[in-house]
Amino acid sequence: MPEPSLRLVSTTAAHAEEHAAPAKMTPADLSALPRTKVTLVKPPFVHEHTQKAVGGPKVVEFTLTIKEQKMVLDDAGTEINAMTFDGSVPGPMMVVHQDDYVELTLINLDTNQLQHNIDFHAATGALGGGALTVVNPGEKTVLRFRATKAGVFVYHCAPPGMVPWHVTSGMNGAIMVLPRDGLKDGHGNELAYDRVYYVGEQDFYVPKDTDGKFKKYETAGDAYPDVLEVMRTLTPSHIVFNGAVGALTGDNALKAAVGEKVLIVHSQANTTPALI
Ligand SMILES: [Cu+2]
Repeated sequence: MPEPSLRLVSTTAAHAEEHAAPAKMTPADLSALPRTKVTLVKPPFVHEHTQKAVGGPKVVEFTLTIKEQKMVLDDAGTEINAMTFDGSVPGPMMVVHQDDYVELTLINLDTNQLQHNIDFHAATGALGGGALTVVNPGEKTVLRFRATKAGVFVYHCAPPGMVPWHVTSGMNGAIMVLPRDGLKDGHGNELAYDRVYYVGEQDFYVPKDTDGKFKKYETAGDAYPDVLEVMRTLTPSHIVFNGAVGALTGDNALKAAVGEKVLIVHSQANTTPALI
């Protein structure tokens, strides 16, 4: 098994640092590994993937573009000055297999106003990548880590001192690290799915004016002081699935044919009422 290029250790505790003396590491040689490029899709949909790994570990390349944009939460026109990965809340779900390398290009558009980064709970060390990926508007960076543990893990933006604001403004998503031989049930039987959907739960903190109406702001920065006050109440003004009221109902309902097995992956990056 090749050694990881970064010292990223298998554990579910995202920010746990190793206290033991690190073993002597040699840089991994990834040049022989196959590479595959994945185009991410908007939730609730998930990019094409095989449930069982084909061949040995590979480098899976993803790109996420950070977009600061207004989004409407409901039919009343309530607005959020959202910060997003790829323009959706939650950000797109990534799928790899255990021991694959995730290679992410993170782009902070020059039309954005804020500094951002990405913290993968599937990786440890360097704040799950957060400490290595801080990008200003107009910059991009590349992060690579080995997905050493199977499971579904949140990723989110985590800029110094601003983590709760960015997460509750929409900057979170998930990565599913499948076992190389696919999912199994509690008895070790193969568990294949015909469809997979990704549902992200999001708490928003929209300020109100003195008449009790939800306020609107030109930019996230303009909204910041008021939003922070609402966040400090630990009481969200809205809790929505996939970014808005109705995102998963009516025409947007998750569909499946009779007899199909559907895997629904749910994430909640910020456990109310404890801001992340
Ligand atoms: Cu951010």
